[in-house]
Amino acid sequence: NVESSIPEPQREAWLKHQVGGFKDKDGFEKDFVRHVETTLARSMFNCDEEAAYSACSLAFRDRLILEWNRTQQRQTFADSKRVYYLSLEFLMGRALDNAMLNIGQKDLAKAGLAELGFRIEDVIQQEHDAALGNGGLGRLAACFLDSLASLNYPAWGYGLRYRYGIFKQEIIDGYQVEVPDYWLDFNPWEFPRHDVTVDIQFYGHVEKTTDKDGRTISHWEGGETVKAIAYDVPIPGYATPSTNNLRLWSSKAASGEFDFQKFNSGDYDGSVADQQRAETISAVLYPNDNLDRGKELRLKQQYFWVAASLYDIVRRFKKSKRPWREFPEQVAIQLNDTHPTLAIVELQRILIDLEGLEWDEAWNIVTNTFGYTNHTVLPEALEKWSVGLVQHLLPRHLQIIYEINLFFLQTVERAFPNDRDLLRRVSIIEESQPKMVRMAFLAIVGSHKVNGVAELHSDLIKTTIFRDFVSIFGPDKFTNVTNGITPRRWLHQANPRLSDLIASKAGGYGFLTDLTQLNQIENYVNDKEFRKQWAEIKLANKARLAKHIKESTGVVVDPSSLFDVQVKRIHEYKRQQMNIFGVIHRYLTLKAMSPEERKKQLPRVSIFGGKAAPGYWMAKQIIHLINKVGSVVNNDKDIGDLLKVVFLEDYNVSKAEIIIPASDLSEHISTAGTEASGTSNMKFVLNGGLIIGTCDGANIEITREIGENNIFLFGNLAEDVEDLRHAHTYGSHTVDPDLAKVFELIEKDTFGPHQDYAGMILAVRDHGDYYLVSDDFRSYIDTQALVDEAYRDQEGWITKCITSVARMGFFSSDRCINEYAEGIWNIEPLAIEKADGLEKDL
Ligand code: IMP
Ligand code: B1N
Repeated sequence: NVESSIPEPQREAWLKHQVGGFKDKDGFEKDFVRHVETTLARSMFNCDEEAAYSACSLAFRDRLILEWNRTQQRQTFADSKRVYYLSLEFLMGRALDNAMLNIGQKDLAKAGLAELGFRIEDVIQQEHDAALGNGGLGRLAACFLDSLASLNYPAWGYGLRYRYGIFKQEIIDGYQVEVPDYWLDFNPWEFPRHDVTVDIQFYGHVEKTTDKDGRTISHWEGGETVKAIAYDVPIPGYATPSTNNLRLWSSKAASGEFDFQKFNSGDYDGSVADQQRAETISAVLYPNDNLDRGKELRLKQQYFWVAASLYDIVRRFKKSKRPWREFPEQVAIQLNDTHPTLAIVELQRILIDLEGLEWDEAWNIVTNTFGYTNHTVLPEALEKWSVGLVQHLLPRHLQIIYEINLFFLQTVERAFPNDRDLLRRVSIIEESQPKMVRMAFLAIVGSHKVNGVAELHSDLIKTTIFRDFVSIFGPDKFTNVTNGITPRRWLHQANPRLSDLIASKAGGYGFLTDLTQLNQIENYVNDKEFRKQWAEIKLANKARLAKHIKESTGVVVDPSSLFDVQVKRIHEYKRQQMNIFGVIHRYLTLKAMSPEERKKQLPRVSIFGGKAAPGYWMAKQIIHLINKVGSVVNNDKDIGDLLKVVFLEDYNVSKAEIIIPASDLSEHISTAGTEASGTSNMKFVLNGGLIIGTCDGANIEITREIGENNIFLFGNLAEDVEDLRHAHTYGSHTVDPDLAKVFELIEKDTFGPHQDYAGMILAVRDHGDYYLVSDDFRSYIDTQALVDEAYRDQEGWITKCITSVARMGFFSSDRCINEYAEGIWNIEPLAIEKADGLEKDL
């Protein structure tokens, strides 16, 4: 039903009536009023800001969807290779501001809205974040979509349309409370495609028959079926008409109805139970970051999404009538971590069971199609599924996994004869109790490239978790693509004044599409007027954040203080506990000073934000301690403005856009070797803030680009972590004396009953200090003192900031996407000139 092209003779009538989007302010206002009066059924007598947001979004959506259609048509005509980015998370944030800026019509909309009685800032604020992700991995996927569209790559994103995104965080009495995020009430950015549906099978059993050539054919029979419905979200490129698609799947009962028989016989609950069970699949995003819990519903989500996406990809390929062997020349599929690894098995199943290809031919197609990105080395985050669960839910897939493993182990055996331990180590099936399917190993075996997300991380996976696979496949299969961020959202949109200032010195806005052009501002590092404006912008951004802090927490902070920010998911490896221990140490130091001495100290505001996974007890303790330290310190008359501690509730993408441009110093202080890359580190520096950080993830490459003098590095190196941990366990482990004093203060119940934080202290003092908080504490505190010193020299500080921004060109997600395109996907951008005359072609 989707393949229903209008025949040639009738197309003329279509072309005659083709609509275009608005072209000027008048056109915008006309579309706006039309949407208020017809789509929303309101009028100028009841149009509030929320309605204005809706109407404005609908006017822009109309434009986008027209470009969307043209882009898809262009790609179909060009018959070019497409890339499909499979991600369980897309942390998109708000769409309206981004759409207006990418299309280049924000000024026009601003003027139009003003004439109709609205301030554009207030209208933008009405939008609810699309928060279908946890943290860095999901936001990376969103930045990639922006770059893919902006660079004119033929690309689709595929994900799940969760009814509930990441929970909203409320802080009550210093504790995190989770509130569901129901975000779909009114979402003008999605197009339901009730005609694009796929039936997805679960459970059942496998039957074998023999065809006339004596070939065994497997049939997956029985079980239950759930319907996947497509919802399309247009992704506008910046300064290009290219508008790509993010297709999100929503689950429904296959019949689409509840059971009327049961209903009629009085079984009201039973009648809707099947329907609800089906809808549960896409109901909620799992709120864990860097943690795998192995829940059946999660595996169901993964298969549901992967099967629907592959069906769609295969359908699109089949329209081209090409032979199967050309599939990898038309299709590249990137696996965002192991969450979509079943796609490898599903494609193999489609090819051998449904399309009748031989195993080897099919497997060759599969491995040439997939690429796998690893985002973590943390053992608790590496996905494994019990064989029993996979057998129950996906019986045919388990057979195929066993066969993939058998052939793989046979090739290993041939290359490394008599190494039984190697076979045990690399087997896709872990011979544990119960047996487990190791998804990362399956992803490696089924892909032609495996990449990490920063240099250190990509090196680490080759020497630790995937070491044996480097010997087996050779080093070329493993590569690095250092993460990046989109400068459109993270500079132009979040920090418009800084973007304008840069444009005034860099010869216009070219840096937004070629970030290396930022280097031109280094010529102005000593320009007095430029520096003055730079400082003014930072201060204004800090004043804006101070206002937000006041409104959301009641705490009054002075914008001239040093703003020290750590915002990210709360996790022991990210070491927010070390930060708050450091804050307590600062508090102790200030308290011990005479009033005269205190007057000489530099005022600081410590700002925290981030969500804890609901079941992560230690992370919740950390949030609680931060809040309690805040209530003590912020009300201590001796301290005044010298130290303020705030925890900002419900950190999300739109809050990040306010917080990041307002930071002087941000903290990226993970235990060396644990943070694969980090991406907020890049955002902070791009917005003229400096970093205190460990030699971890992308911090290392940031240092290389901006220079060692422009970053505050501290702590042990990744190569020493293992020895230190060994020493903790087998040698004597004494807590750093300053940290011991911090613990003493906590244990005097200064911040409420110390039992509330017992776990945090035990972890460091008695349980081996796995994250090396004590080992790094001294160096952390000393480096914070260097920060104070550097900040006192405001001129020197501004020089560091300008120089750093000028040298951040490397960290654009455009660079990153070009590297994937060339090194992994083998795809080219679609030249837009080809679009000319498209109407004639139709
Ligand atoms: P799909 O690739 O079949 O999922 O279609 C996606 C979009 O591509 C459609 O909504 C059309 O805009 C466009 N499209 C699909 N098929 C054709 C075609 O045969 N010619 C031109 N455009 C097409
Ligand atoms: O991916 C980001 C990196 O910048 C971060 O360093 C890294 O921690 C993050 C299971 C994850 N790795 N693994 C996850 C998320 C959800 C989940 O269910 C794992 N997130 C990262 C982008 O490369």
